[in-house]
Amino acid sequence: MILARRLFLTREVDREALALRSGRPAPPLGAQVVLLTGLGPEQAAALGGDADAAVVESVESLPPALREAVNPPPPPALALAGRRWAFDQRPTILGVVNVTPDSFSDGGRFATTELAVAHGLRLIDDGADWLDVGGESTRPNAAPVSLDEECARVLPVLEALRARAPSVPLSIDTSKAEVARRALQSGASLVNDVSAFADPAMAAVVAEARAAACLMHMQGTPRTMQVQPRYADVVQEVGDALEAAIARAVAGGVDRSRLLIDPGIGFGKALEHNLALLRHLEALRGLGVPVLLGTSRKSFLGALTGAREPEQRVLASAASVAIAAARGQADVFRVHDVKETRDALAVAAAIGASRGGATRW
Ligand code: PMM
Repeated sequence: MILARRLFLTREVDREALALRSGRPAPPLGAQVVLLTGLGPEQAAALGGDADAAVVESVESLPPALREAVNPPPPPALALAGRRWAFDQRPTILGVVNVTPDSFSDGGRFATTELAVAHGLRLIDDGADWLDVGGESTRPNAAPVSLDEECARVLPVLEALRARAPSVPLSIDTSKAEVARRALQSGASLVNDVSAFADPAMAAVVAEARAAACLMHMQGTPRTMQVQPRYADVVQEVGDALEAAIARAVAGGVDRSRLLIDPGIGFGKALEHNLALLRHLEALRGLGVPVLLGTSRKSFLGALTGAREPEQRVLASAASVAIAAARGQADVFRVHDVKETRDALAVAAAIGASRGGATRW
């Protein structure tokens, strides 16, 4: 997968990193360049690069296919819940409803059906466009949840929300195909699968229900993912893995127009990996499906701010949303704090670039 990263070389460390990745001396400080990776050796050599990467300063001189990698078209609308959901006006807010005793960010607060439904309705009042209902925590070392237990947690919540907020698309956050199947019958129209269809039955379940799905990148499993995550080039590897995940889902019968992708912030990633992905999220635009981003209350924000408790990371979360939105890098934001996110998005929309591609090069 050819990925394009836009770089404005304002720091010496950025120049050093660029030289290391491209195998060539970096352009001077202050230069604006594009790093192309995932090239074939011949393509890389033709652009004066090394191995699979090259740095270009002028996009106009590139062959058309590479020019499109640098300036991909805006993401298409998503086929969701019987309609086309467009992202060209403003990003979508996906409010999180965790029906779990042990989610890292809000574990236990909404563990009964009544509390979870009331919380979901409050998030809609606050401005959530969709809701994501989950019954199994993905935190490292979380206790596994049986199929029956997960269903007992999420199905009544989905049914009640479907009845009380019929126009709000509901997502089920699960990696179990059978939970997804029952959730889709209980009112969900999107499957948010952090394992990107690791369950071999998942594609058929999604395809049969004509549901949408979010494919997220994770290195390892929730149990092991934070034990020394390693990447040579995290942006390229996440892009390649998501491209393969899209191909698998499509081969399994899911229409491409029903797919979203997600870099999986915090899922098998150290701080430097999360930051590299956030810095270069626009590279995932080349995959041609809408991008979902989940930074809300995550540990990397705690590492940056010193906020130990997830509840103390609300402002940091909003800042991360505002930056990605202003750069036009993501289409759906999965968040716990909807009101704050809405405010951050209003500021980003007023100051940032227009939706769909930030600055054109
Ligand atoms: N993060 C969590 C759970 N589900 N799904 C997607 N698509 N992306 C994410 O980043 C993501 C997710 C973990 O957060 P939580 O425990 O607060 O729900």
